[in-house]
Amino acid sequence: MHKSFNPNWIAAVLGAFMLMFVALLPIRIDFNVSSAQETEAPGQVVEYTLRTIIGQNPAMAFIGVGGDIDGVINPTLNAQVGDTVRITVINGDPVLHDLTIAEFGVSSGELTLQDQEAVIEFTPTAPGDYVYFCSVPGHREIGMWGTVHVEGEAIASDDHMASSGEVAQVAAQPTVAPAVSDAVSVVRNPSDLPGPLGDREPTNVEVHLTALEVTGQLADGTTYDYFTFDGQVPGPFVRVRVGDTVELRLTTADGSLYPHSIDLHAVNGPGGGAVYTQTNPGGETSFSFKALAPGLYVYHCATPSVAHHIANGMYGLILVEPEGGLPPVDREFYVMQGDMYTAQPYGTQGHLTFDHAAMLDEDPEYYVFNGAANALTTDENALYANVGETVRIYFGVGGPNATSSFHVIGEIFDRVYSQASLTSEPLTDVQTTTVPPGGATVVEFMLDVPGRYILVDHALARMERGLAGYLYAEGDENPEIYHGDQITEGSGH
Ligand SMILES: [Cu+2]
Repeated sequence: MHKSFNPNWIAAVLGAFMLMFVALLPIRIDFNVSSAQETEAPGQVVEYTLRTIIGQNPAMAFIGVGGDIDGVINPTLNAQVGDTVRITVINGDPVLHDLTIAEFGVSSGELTLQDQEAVIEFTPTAPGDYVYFCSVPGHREIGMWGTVHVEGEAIASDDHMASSGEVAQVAAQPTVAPAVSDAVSVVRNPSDLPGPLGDREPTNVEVHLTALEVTGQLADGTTYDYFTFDGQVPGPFVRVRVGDTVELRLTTADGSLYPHSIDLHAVNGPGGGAVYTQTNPGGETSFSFKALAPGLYVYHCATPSVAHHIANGMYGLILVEPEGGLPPVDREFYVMQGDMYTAQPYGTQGHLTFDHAAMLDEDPEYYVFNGAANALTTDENALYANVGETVRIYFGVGGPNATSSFHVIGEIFDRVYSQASLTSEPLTDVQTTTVPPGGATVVEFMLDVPGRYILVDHALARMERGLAGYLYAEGDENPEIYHGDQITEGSGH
């Protein structure tokens, strides 16, 4: 509801008097004025207080504090042309928010502490509806926005809008900050996974994960602010057996800017754990579930914007072994694919930033195996095996958006547990297998010939955006199966 207010103003004396009067009150005062001569209206001071909230529907919002807007979600804030609009923003949780109004060039700046406050002030010079919103990636899209409704007649001015604050600026082209010198490696080594459980009875298993925001190396000379489980991408490989009861505890590291949570696709129950684990910085939550069905399942953060948290690295795999486990193999590996959205083009050196619009457009700059560009092509993080050995790759896609056409250049999958179903017969002799975001597969093959094999998504343009991994097979040549005169360069192999 907004007041009716004649755009013409009564004498400046009355206005000045009201200004003094209104400035003392926590909320706006409505009063009607019956016309007078047209002036450069001095306006009133109208004040509103908004508090950020994290809820269910919408997932995040502003809620009015005091006056007509008390308790209203994303209330419409009314003002007249010429008013001085003053909005106090209070951070309702110890996570990152702000309040921005683009047209007026005003922002509260980053609020990170619980109950932290900021005040913005501006003077609209034209009627219309203007959006106030939280500019943290994804927060506007999931509900953190409302309207400033301005009535009256436009004040003649060259500038469409006037801002009384110092924050009014023209948005500049994104510039690249220097790479962060102490950025860590977030790459999980593909050999870093627990071994088979063996033939044991169902039991209780405790899993403790920590949501950790870290500045990591995205590529050589390029850093990025990741969200992770336990500091690496993907998160820890969780291995249980069917019938186990899993007690899952999630901690969000103190000092984080975002709340985090977990949804495991191995769970039967709403949210897959997410309804029990929305965890603020410094907090801890837990829940338990019984693993009812064998399979290889993705887990991921499910805090809005979920896609943002996934893009930044919050995903992993949980294997629910069938009774008796999977058939033994010589080597097991753990690889996950993700797509990443930076404001700066692929290959830019420096500290890159997240581009929410690019994510919504599903237009990634980077594709990564295990968290960073070409991470699994380094000697440190490549896959190693011997000729004659059987290899099993647990492969999942965190996404958030891109489906993988998983392929190993130079090999044929002897067996594919398609869609990561461990209760169906595996497919045999497969070249490439489709893995959707939030999906997984298990592939197995025997290495006949030594050399370097390349893990790819056979949408091969992605190889030019960081998506490749090397598997080295050592052993004796096997000319009966594969031989030529001379290995040529530039074959991509
Ligand atoms: Cu998260």
